[in-house]
Amino acid sequence: MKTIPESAGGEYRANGYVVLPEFLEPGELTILREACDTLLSEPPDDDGRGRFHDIGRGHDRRFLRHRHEDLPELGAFVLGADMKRLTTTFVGETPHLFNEQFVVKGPKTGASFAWHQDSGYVGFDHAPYVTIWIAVDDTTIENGAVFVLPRNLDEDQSITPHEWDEAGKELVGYDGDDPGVPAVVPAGSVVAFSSVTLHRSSANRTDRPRRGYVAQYSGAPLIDPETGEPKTFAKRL
Ligand SMILES: O=C(O)CCC(=O)C(=O)O
Repeated sequence: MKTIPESAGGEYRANGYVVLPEFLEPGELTILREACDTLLSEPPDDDGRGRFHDIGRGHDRRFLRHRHEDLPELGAFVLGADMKRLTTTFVGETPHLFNEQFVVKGPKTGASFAWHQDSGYVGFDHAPYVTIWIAVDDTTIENGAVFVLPRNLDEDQSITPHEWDEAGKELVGYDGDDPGVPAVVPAGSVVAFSSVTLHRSSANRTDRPRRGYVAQYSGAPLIDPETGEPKTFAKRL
């Protein structure tokens, strides 16, 4: 990874997100591309057999989850020293990997992803965490860019009520008119946003897939009060 600009932490707090263009080294991008293509070559496991929110939409919007333990280079990337430096900027000295997944939007599909806060999916009280969204392909408005609604994290860390939309297979946390700010970025760029920052992504209307990688880090383990266990992972970097 490149050097983190000194302004990144302040920008993140002031706007709820920060864009780091072409932040990955070419070798890191290759690791993500190869990992994603390996997972895409496997039979789909779209609904997670009840283990996850059923938000996959087959070929249109596929989530390839939690496989860094099977793919050592991916594991080294997502748990590595560079990722620790990056995520420390946003969640403090003790970042823990909480979740990771590829999100692939198939060519020429209508599967957008509705406005939501990632915290809206957690289901219990927790401190906000950071989502590191990585463009594995160049992203454009036409192929499924991420859009954010800026918010000042020092002023507002609230979670809005989310409603389940059965047709879209997703939670919806905002249905207003603001189109948000698109992150149109080349492959290898990072969009880091807070789990309380509303975001969405557009549909992929191009004839090529759009691959993204999402890795989420909390400052401390996210413990599910029902089980007393960490939700998904709690791997300290
Ligand atoms: O990659 C995308 O299209 C959006 C992913 C996203 O919003 C999420 O995983 O929370």
